[in-house]
Order: sequence, then structure tokens, then C-alpha cells
Amino acid sequence: MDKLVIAIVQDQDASILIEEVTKANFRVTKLSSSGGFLKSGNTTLLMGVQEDQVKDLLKIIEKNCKTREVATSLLTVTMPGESYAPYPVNVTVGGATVFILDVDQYIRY
Ligand code: 2BA
Repeated sequence: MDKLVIAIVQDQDASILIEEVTKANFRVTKLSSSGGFLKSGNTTLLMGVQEDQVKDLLKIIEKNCKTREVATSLLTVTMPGESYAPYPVNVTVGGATVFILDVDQYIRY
């Protein structure tokens, strides 16, 4: 066990990704998470793998996670008279945001 791959993905892609990752004999833990910017739900996957398996895992993640445009009205603009109005913006939410960390120890009791 060499690396911990943390992948933040969209909820819509999570099920199929978990299926494919499991089919390829990787172990995975699913966490329900929320993005700080959109404040909506996403999925965080924890996957402990050998260093030489990281490339194969990344290929599966890339193949199964789609980039999507999401409309949000988070931003506000100041209107005359100092009132605020929601300002719609489109953001491109990534297929996946991936962190790869070194694992110090891996213990299963
Ligand atoms: P959210 O924070 O909800 O961000 C959703 C999308 O909004 C982002 O997509 C990005 O396109 C945009 N966005 C985020 N912060 C922004 C900002 N300060 N200004 C303008 N646009 C902004 P992704 O970059 O693909 O990120 C998708 C999700 O992955 C994020 O959801 C967050 O949960 C996570 N994430 C991304 N980068 C991260 C990082 N460096 N650390 C921790 N989590 C991260």
C-alpha cells in the first residue's frame, strides 16, 4: 500500500465509477461531501493502492467522470440604491479533482 488517491467527483458519476473501480479490483470508500463554492453535494472517494497501480486507477477515473456546466446564482451585484441582486453565472465543474498522497502505514485488523 503506497498511495492514497482521494477523488472528488460529481454525484451523477459516483455510482458507475465505484462499480468500475471495484470491478478492477481496487478497494474504495465513498464519503458524502459538499463543495465549498457551489455548496451542493458531491462525492469523495478514498482509494488505497500500490504506487504502480495509480496510473490504471486514474484512467478509470478519467473515463467515468464528465465535466459539466452548472448554473449558479451565487454572485451578487450591487444595484443602484445599494440593493443586491443575484447574478447568474455558469461554472464548469470538473470531472474529478484528485489528490494523491503518500501512505505511511496501512493496517487492517
Ligand atoms: P465546489 O467548491 O462546489 O466548486 C465547484 C466548481 O466551482 C469548481 O469545479 C470550479 O469550477 C468552481 N469554483 C470553485 N471555487 C471557485 C472560486 N473560488 N472562484 C471561481 N470558481 C470556483 P472544480 O474545480 O472541478 O471542483 C469541484 C469540487 O472539487 C469543488 O466543489 C470542491 O468540492 C472540490 N475541490 C476542487 N478543488 C479543490 C481543492 N483545491 N481543495 C479541496 N477541494 C477541492
